[in-house]
Amino acid sequence: MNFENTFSYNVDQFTLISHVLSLGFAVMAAGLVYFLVNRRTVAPRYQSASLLSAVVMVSAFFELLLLYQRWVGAFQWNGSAFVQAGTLFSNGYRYVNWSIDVPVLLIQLLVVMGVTGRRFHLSWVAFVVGGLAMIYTGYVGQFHEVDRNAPFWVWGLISTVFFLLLLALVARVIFGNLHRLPESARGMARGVFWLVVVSWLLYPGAYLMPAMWDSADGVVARQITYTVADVTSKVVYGVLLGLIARRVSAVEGYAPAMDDELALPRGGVTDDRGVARGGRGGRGGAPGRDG
Ligand code: RET
Repeated sequence: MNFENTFSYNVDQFTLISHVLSLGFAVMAAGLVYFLVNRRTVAPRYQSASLLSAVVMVSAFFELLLLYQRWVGAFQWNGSAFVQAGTLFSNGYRYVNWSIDVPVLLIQLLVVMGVTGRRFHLSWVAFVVGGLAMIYTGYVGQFHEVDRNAPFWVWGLISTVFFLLLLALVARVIFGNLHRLPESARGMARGVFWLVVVSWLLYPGAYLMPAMWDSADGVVARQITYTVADVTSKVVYGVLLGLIARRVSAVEGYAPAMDDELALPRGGVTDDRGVARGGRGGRGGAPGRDG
């Protein structure tokens, strides 16, 4: 049972949550289009990363759509407030969605950081096992969030241990492979690490919300927290990894990526492609733009 079901809501609180949940699945739909369309701008060996982003988008889209429908179905207007309508709202859907998304997001990192062979398989197993352990222990704990007795804290703590292990592993994958990235992509790779730290921390924040802010406003804050976390940890993260992959692809000589990279500093001027693609002379500035 989730603490969402223990309150009634005024119009603002109820509609704000509906809107935030709908923003969530709309962003996932937009992300799906973005990742599929941009897949070809990175070299073939990195294209599976875009595909994995698309997988995350599909699973998150359905989860958030379902959650939205649960929300609007779980309460009804009684003339002065939105009150329980019989069906329960449940954040448990989020946890089962994470069991798809967390492993997939982490495997994407391995692809883009160029981890291969035995290393790839070892990290893969650690990410999947550690990720599922973190999620399912937290899943058990959240059933106790209304009473907040010992199991809520104990399972939350065990989950946190796995969380810290995963963060350490992510740090090792990123910082241990930084030297293999072109100089121009290293800043973004560091950025990915900090994005993971900050966006993933929002989830335990949402877990703790009933203990910090036990009211209808706390529910609003929690659903906003979840949505910010979802958009940053899935979509912004995927976009950043895609940009890193494109930069690496350009340095590796993949023509579509080189075109994109060259077009960028000149504000998307692409009418002198021949010159730009040759590399020499392309840097001198696009002719006929400033005169
Ligand atoms: C739980 C339980 C309380 C303790 C901790 C948790 C961590 C959850 C995390 C979830 C990340 C989810 C992602 C989903 C993306 O699709 C399970 C809330 C530490 C880090 C990245």
